[in-house]
Amino acid sequence: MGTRTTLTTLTACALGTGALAADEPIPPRPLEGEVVVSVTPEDEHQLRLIDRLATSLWSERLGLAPVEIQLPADRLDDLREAGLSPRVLVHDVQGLIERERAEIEAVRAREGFRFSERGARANAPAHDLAFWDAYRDRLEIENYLFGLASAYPDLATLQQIGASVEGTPIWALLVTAPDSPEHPRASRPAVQWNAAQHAREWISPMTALFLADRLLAESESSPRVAGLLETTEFAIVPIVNPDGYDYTWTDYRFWRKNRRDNGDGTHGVDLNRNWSYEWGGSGSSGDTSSDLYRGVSPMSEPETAAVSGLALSYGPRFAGGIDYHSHGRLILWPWGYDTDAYLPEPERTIITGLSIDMAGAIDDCTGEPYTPGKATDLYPADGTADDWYQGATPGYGLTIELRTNRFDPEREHVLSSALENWPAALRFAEGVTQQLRIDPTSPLPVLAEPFTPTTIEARFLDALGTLDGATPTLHAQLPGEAGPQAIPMTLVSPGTYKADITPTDRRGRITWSLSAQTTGGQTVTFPASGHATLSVRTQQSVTLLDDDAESDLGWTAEGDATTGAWSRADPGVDPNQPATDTSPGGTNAFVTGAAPGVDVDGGVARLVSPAVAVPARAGDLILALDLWRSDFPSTDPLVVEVEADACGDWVPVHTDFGRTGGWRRVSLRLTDHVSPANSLRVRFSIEDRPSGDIIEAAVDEISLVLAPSASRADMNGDGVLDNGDIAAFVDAFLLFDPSADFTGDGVVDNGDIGVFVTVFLAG
Ligand code: 0X9
Ligand code: ZN
Repeated sequence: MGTRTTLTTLTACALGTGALAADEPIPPRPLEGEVVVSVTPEDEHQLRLIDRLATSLWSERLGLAPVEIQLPADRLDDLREAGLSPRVLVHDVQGLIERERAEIEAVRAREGFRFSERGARANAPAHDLAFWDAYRDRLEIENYLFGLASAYPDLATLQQIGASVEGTPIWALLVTAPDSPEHPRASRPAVQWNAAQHAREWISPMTALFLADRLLAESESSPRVAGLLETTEFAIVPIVNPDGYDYTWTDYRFWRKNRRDNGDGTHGVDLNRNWSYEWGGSGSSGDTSSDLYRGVSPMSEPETAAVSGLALSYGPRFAGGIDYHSHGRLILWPWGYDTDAYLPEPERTIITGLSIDMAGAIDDCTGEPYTPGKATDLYPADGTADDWYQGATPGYGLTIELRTNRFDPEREHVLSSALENWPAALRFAEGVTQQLRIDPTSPLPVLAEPFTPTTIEARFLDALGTLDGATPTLHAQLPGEAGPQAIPMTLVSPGTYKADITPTDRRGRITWSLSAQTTGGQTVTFPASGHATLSVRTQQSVTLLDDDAESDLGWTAEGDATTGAWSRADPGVDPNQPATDTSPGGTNAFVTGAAPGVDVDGGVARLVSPAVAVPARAGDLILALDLWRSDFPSTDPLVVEVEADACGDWVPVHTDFGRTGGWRRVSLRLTDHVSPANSLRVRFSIEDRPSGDIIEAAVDEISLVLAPSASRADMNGDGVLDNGDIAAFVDAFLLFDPSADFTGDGVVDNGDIGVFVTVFLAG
């Protein structure tokens, strides 16, 4: 980030290359005398002053909050005179840049310049993590690309996709498995990963190059990657803006745009305002000197033309693109041109869900907190790559803002950024290319009432429109039945299907799965492996807790949030709460920040249940509740946790991002996560991470049921093992009923008697 329309750019930095010694050019020192400070504007007047004085913004945004700005040291007094108290973070920006550069040179010298030798190209080593020890210039990155292409002639092709304003080649590495009859190359979906549209965002080409390196490094060792390469073509463009990138190494470290001569003494078009989707709005500038200058016309720049041309060359196969930038740790989905423009469904759900998954993958990798959000949450910007991918191709588009909070993170971040983005990039590729993915619309039901339909509803995410609409099927294995029933699912709304399972018995558990086929005959199942389970509420089920929040059953509020603690209250009072509770005839729910205008701030708010005694019986423990939370979409989930051991070991059993809005019923099989011995406690935690969003949550109608697992020998389904079951077994046996097939060999014969007796005696 670090740029706004009104901020002046340092176009004066072209000076300085005039007085050259024969062998040693004097590098320009465009940032001499500049400092970086933190200030907190408190009114519009101060904000405008900061905007005027700043030569560059180091924070993500400018607003009435602490901001980091770069400015000439001799303007500090102007800030002080306006009542601001600047705190100096960098005393000498030029010195900092020079130190960082010296460090890079030291790394190069130490490694014997092996990545930077001219002509190293084809001999450059592949999969050498030392490459990510430092930032690399264009020569080094291109050498590495050539090295990869020559090490993997069967999988990788280096293609020049165009040339920059100054005629510099723009390279794409195309990576996919060789052609095969099952997955003809010509029909594989394509995914594109771009970086360095913005010249100064040096961590982005390093990250994108790493993705290319990993695709090849893991092409054999990882079944996941091998499978993706067989079904997908990857196009990686590590340096979209080679001229600008060179310029940041030779002249001015913080150059953003390309190097177009605008003909009026200024240089550069902001490539990420030059794309042809929604080009020319208020989130870009017509002023040639602006860092956000959009160019004379959409795709006027050969760089954007080359990269968009590559995506369009895939035609209907194009599945999605990620445009890598820095900084801010953000995963941004369209639309980015207008705060009030939203993607239609189901794209919106698909891309928001995918972005949240990707943030989770990064978090799992390094713990680095990336925030998923709509691109306008950062600021509206038009003519950008993310919106173009989304709007001008059949695929999806994302912008990822990488680490950290500056354009020149310490070089230790280079490898971390690369590592953490690899699993997220894979997730993206899977999400946008898998022909068909089955995604239940709500948390899976886990408790079924006997003789009552339980509905299973799922979205059949079908990025390429290949679902055979006649094929969505629910497969349910009911207790006592020989094989699964195949129940055709019915259409609810485009892409969403449902079907019911009705337990016909008071016994046991039901296992189920979903399947569908593409028009090409590919079968997709959910869950991807195995099946899901429904516990049937038998006559023997025990209700351990039934709380409609109308009376005090001993819940306590905990946590370190400064405001917004949980309480039992009528939720309609605060406009940021649900309008009513959910209990028939009731008034109260458990809510955060019950008072009007109060929400969870500055930490976590927890609601902890009293200890609930758990009978010593084997079975499924099921927690069901109505749940509500604000702030869609957000990375501040409401987490349901269980403590099974009275030792304070809380195990998360559900993380809710509020994706569907409104109250919804959630049921959770706790025994999938914990094995409570005597008692358990449940708690609901919601945290306001530093973002300062409005965070509110509510829960109501909380029940905890123990559904004892019925023995297979409970032949008559009355919940007890007694003579009646022996009689029922004999009846079934004599009728060759499949329920008597205790050996599971498909026939009812003498062998089943012994197994029945064993199961009966085991209880
Ligand atoms: O302004 C940009 O182009 C991106 N940020 S950066 O600091 N790397 O320059 C953000 C683009 C996000 N996309 C949209 N708002 N459309
Ligand atoms: Zn950028």
